[in-house]
Amino acid sequence: MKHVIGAVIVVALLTVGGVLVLTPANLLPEQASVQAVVIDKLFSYEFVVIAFLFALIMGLMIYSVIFFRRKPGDLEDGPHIEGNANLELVWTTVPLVTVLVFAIIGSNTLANVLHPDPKALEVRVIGQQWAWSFEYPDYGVVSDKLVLPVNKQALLRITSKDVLHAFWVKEFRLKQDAVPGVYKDLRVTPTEIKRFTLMCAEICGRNHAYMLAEVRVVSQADFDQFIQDSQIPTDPVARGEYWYRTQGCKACHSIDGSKIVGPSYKGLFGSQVQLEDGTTVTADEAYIKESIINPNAKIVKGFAGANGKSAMPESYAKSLSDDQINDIIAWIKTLK
Ligand code: HEC
Ligand SMILES: [Cu+2]
Repeated sequence: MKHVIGAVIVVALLTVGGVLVLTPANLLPEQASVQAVVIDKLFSYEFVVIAFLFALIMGLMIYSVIFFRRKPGDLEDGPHIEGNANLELVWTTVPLVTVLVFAIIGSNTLANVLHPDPKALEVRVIGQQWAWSFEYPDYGVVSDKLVLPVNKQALLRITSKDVLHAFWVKEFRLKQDAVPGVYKDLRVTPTEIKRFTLMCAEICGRNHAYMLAEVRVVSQADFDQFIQDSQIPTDPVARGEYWYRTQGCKACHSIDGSKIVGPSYKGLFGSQVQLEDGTTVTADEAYIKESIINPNAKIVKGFAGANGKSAMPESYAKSLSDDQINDIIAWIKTLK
């Protein structure tokens, strides 16, 4: 009996110690959404259980090492113990009840996080190798930044054009895979006027680590201004630049002569382009258009991947209209 009381005291002290260490350690990043509050509450309960489990295992082990170690000269076996029905009852019931309680708290949290607001702002989030774009269907606007009004629920409808990506903003505490061919919904109500970074959280190829996008949480007035500033330009050249920013081209093509995944557009129009097969072609309208809708028809020298193909997605033939391609060409012509 003396040992039972002793062990209980050790475990209790270690549990309290664990909670006192874990709680102020600020293990979670800044909390910046309504959803983060309930998720963090769930985390705080889990930290207590984690501290208790650590204390139970380490406490009992350390206690036994100290009080039950072999005395010098003692070579006898320990007493034979047949079993203890009460103990087994306890260590079956306590974890069962704990897991059930967490199942209830967990599903309440989930219901809370999924709670829809009918007035939510819809944003389509599109991942592609290796850039994000954001469409605001209610306003006819596309952006390469995710701009959200503060304290208003956003319904993010997340998808991908090619492989699996994942939407993750750690301050929002939410993560959702972007799956080609389906829209996955995520609801977030940002609470801090601030800038955050969206990271791709699913390894998706060569430039996965650079697949970032700026997230800006702004006042309603600044959001309205953003919508106004992001209207599709009327000038074809400006429109071409707009598609370059919002259709993912920017992730692979620079305009300052530097090489990213693909060649730079600087001085491209009218130049002689060396191709992988040894021939040369003049970069006229037809060549640029073909490069966009059929990247593998002519591969620029030095840009074939290990499989002999172009790293440029073949999907633009489907996702861009002829008008959009003409805008892009008009703009590329101006990049001397
Ligand atoms: C995932 C990376 C990637 C993305 C995104 C991408 N490209 Fe490319 N692009 C490449 C690579 C690599 C090449 C060079 C190989 C080739 O010729 O296909 C290339 C070649 C080109 C060329 C020929 C360039 C030259 O110097 O001859 C044009 C024009 C072009 N891309 C336009 C676009 C446009 C417009 C977009 C967006 C609508 C786009 N690309 C998106 C990777 C990309
Ligand atoms: Cu990705």
